[in-house]
Amino acid sequence: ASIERQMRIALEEGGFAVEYQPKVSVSNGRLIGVEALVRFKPTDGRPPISPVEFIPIAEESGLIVPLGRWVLEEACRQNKAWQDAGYLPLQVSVNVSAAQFRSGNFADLVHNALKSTGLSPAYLDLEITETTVMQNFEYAIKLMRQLQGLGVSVSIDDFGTGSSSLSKLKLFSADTLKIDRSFIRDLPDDRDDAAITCAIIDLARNLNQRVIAEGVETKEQFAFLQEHGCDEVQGFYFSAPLPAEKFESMYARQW
Ligand code: G
Ligand code: G
Ligand code: NA
Ligand code: MN
Repeated sequence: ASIERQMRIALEEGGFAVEYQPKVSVSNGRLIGVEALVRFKPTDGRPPISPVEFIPIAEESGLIVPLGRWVLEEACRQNKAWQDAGYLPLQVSVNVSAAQFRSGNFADLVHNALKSTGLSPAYLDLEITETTVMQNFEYAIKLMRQLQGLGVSVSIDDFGTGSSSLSKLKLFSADTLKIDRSFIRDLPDDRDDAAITCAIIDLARNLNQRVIAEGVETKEQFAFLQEHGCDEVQGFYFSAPLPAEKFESMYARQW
């Protein structure tokens, strides 16, 4: 069957899963959050299909709306379950696709997910890409006010790859800038990437926003980010995205 058809079936039959990747505080090395990343295992026994492949198909077919809703609810439900089980409270970050963002009632969707799961809004963060924000700027501002009104936080994902104007960035007032991993990959040796990374860290600090680096894979990258004042880090150096049960076994040890 086509990927789209397989996805429709999976959505009805529980064939999607969410994995969680730790976000770590640079200053004290503590676990402070997780990014929720959707996974899809075809029921016909074929190998898992990457979201890089199926998210665009979901966007084109409109399936992203129910899928995105499911991921949001599942991530909120899981986070609340961890809190109820007595784990240290964490923020869960959920990726918002462009189609979801433009769907018109996104803030209602977030409100409903919080209400139905009982998760406090302070423990939900939404990752929206820089491109999505800047391409729909008027709407983005409106949505941002609604989301901040609900009490959730917003991160600008893949920061540095879009085309922010500084005035728009200031107006949008995200809580966090997430430095795109393409700038992190060749740290600390690549001088251009080092300069860009430092500039983004300074920019975030001057705008009173937090800054996180994604795609941190080595000790040297981490040391560079620590030395230059990045607030948070995420990447294979700490942990790959993990299924909930695997994540829990690390989490239970209080990182
Ligand atoms: O782990 P990784 O292979 O999960 O993810 C690949 C890409 O898919 C990333 O760009 C990531 O942002 C995107 N992605 C993963 N999960 C989700 C999701 O739940 N919603 C959206 N819109 N994108 C996601
Ligand atoms: O920013 P975005 O949501 O697009 O990023 C999530 C993607 O990054 C997921 O595919 C995730 O598996 C991947 N990822 C997470 N940590 C690392 C890392 O350290 N290196 C690389 N190359 N990819 C990573
Ligand atoms: Na993301
Ligand atoms: Mn990203």
